[in-house]
Amino acid sequence: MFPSHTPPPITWNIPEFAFLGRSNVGKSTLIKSLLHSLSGVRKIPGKTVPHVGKKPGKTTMVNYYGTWSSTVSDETVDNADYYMVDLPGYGFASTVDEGTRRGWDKRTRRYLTSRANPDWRTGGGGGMRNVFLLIDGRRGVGGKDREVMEWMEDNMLEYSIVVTKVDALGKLERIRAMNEAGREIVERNRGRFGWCRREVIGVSGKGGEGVEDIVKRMEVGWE
Ligand SMILES: Nc1nc2c(ncn2[C@@H]2O[C@H](COP(=O)(O)OP(=O)(O)OP(=O)(O)O)[C@@H](O)[C@H]2O)c(=O)[nH]1
Ligand SMILES: [Mg+2]
Repeated sequence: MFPSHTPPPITWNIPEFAFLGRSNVGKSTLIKSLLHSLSGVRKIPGKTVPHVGKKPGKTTMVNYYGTWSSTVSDETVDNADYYMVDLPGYGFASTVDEGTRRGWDKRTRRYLTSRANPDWRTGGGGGMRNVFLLIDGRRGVGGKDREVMEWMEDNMLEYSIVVTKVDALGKLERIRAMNEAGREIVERNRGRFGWCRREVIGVSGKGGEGVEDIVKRMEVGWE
């Protein structure tokens, strides 16, 4: 049953989309609104939804959420269209001790490298199709985010930048945040193979803005 903590075998050819970012950036909230927007067309067995936290460090495990077409009558783990994966956040100072935090980081990294499948276009379609790297629009791209981007590039994981909490930004702040993310992408892809997709999506997990853009990418893909 879902959410499940056990990754399904890559040989099932079911694509996965992970949501990664600093703690408190809004990963669980975004997945929650994705699941909500998919209802009617998609179903999730059970009622469990991602935990959204007041304190950073709410998500402590790798959680899988499956989506199924409305034509599927019995949803099982091996006939999902794709999975969304909620991950623990990185880079916060308080609330948990150093050891616990390192444990989460290690588990997240081990999980992501085990799902990397850069050959999905030619080989099987399972495993990680894209990591949505969430950046809090109010904070911008930080040192830890850049470390994580570099780490994904080294591990052949394709990712795209998503600016979150755009509802909390004024018009100008918002333009600034989107532009900053755009410049970051250009910088990341300079002289390297482009693991970072050339698109910034602005979202509000709370207001629902941009959620459809994420759905479109998961269902249709990137050019
Ligand atoms: N204004 C605004 N607040 C948001 C949005 N998304 C999340 N938040 C708030 O940000 C806080 C953290 O949200 P979570 O979804 O738990 O963040 P997370 O990235 O899953 O955090 P961890 O599990 O700790 O890594 C909560 O208080 C949310 O209500 C958004 O789109 N807009
Ligand atoms: Mg969370």
